[in-house]
Amino acid sequence: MNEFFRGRRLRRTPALRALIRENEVRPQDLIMPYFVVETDDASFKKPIASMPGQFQLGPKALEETVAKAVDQGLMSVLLFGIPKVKDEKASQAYADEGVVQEAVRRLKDRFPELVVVTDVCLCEYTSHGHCGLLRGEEILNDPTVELLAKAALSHARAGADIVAPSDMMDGRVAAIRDTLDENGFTDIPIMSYAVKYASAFYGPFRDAAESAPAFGDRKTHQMDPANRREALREAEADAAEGADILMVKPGLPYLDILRDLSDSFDLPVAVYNVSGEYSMVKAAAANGWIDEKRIVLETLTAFKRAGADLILTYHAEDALGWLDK
Ligand code: PB1
Repeated sequence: MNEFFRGRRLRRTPALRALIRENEVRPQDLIMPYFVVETDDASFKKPIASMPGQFQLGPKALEETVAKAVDQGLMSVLLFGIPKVKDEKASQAYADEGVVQEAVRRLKDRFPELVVVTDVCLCEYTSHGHCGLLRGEEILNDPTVELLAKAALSHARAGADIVAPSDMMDGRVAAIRDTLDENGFTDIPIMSYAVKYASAFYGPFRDAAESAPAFGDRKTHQMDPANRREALREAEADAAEGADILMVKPGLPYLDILRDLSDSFDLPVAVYNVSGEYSMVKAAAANGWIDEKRIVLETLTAFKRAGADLILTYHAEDALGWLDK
């Protein structure tokens, strides 16, 4: 007489649980973001107050930090740049000798196998902290897209393996694809921040990258957190324009969107576990309120369960030490 489901039968031992485990985080799923600073002090290393455990790094310090992480099994990094000089046209975003371009050269030289992804946006390079060119207080779309394409091209020339536009201007994936192709970079993939919400969870990042907007917000280009179907329209547009990987951002508060994208597209889907998500975990862990390792591994597993193929996370270095390898 089999009256009820005995789910506990397969949970009885660690080996049985492992046997039926459906999702697993692998070292190669993780991409670690780094903030590289243009400075004469190559070994510059400054803790980011709102992101415990993360640093603004000079070029040499970046190389050393990455060397340690690569030893731990890190396979991919994402680079954000903090230039010495910011201006209204974000000139350093597309300068061939810019901070990110130089960092890419340095990392690819030392670690040819490492996947180096570059963030393509203007907000870290504009004097006003907005993601594009301004007319008054309006962020102009099409002239910004031209500069984004130039930035992506300069990253590809420096040796980037993947370019990742995070600006949320319309039409930028197509423009970047055309520019890369016209210049012989047909093999460089675009990881598009296709579905990026106007989120309070980016707060600590703006400290880290010194990129908070001087006035206003990003709500005319980033998405309204209330919208779900619009996410599919954004992702469809980017896929049609030639995106190779689609990203959802932030992560944990948007797992439903991640699942939608993973069900609806046959492209790889990435999720960005953003700064605010990271800092909340660090703060609670520092107070002894949560078990950091278990929280992080559970969170990363939740991304895989919701359909993520790749995970961008500031926990990557730590997680590599915690994963079963
Ligand atoms: O970790 C984070 O919070 C990431 C923030 C993100 C990076 N792609 C953007 C945040 C923002 O909108 O200010 C910056 C985009 N260039």
